[in-house]
Amino acid sequence: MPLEKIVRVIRDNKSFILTSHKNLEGDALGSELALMFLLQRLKKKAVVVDEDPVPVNYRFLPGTDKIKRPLHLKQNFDVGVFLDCANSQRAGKAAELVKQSEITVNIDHHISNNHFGSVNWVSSRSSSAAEMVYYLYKKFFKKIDYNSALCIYTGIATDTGFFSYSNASASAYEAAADLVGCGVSPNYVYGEVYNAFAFRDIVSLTKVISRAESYFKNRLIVAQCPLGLKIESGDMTDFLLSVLRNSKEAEIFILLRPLDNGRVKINFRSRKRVDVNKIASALGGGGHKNSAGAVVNDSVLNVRKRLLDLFKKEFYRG
Ligand SMILES: [Mn+2]
Repeated sequence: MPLEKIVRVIRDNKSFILTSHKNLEGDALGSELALMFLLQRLKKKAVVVDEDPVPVNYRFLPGTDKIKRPLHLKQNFDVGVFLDCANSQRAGKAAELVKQSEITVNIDHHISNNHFGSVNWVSSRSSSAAEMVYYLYKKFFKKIDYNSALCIYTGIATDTGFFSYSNASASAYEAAADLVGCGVSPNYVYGEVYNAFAFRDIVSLTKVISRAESYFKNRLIVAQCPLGLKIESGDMTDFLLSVLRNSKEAEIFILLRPLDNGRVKINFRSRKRVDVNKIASALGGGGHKNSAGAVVNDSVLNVRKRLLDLFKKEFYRG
């Protein structure tokens, strides 16, 4: 059992360096910070290192002020842990540092995970990496401390769209119930994460929505951000896709974001049978069946064409 193996790795070692993927969000931060608190409670040395800064709407999470940047760390650690990363490159510059440890632990729930660690715990049936950390925590302590509970809850809640996506399982709800019992307020977490946008950002984002286009009899919706659009008060991907998801007839939602260096970031969401991980993987990305992403080296116009071709071939033939 990989979980048992990780319990042993924790018991047998003293120092740990933890990381997650670039573009930090709730599950990345929630899982790495909760694991940091667990290790510290076990009197281990634990440091979190991430390439990217913490988004403003997640700074309420305890421990975010302790997160280090890759450049500022030189020591060696017994164990390196990757959380919520389908492959080690997802951690960017932090990956090299974390891989220097003799033991590399990979804790993830992405179906596209390539088992890059020396110990791999990959559970695509788990709602989130944070839910996995919850089970790990329970192997050591019955009662979860408030700070860890807040981090784990935030990870589960944001990755399940506040318990509304297809990964909102009974076990996710059970973990959440336990965490609320530890003092976490769902109302507080929701407010911090989602009611965070500056008014001017909402106005910019609604312009993106107003220019969205639909294809295949409204079954596929594509929205495209203008180059250089900067939204700092909240997660624009979440915002835009959560609005478009309200469309009744659509089953695929795509957000295109041109990046400064001539590349395009693509985020996919889908409903039911449509497996967007398949499409994202064909473009060098990955994720889950109903939620995936990729970064492509191409013009937005070409990317749009390639996507429509792929979806036509895969889902809308004839
Ligand atoms: Mn996740």
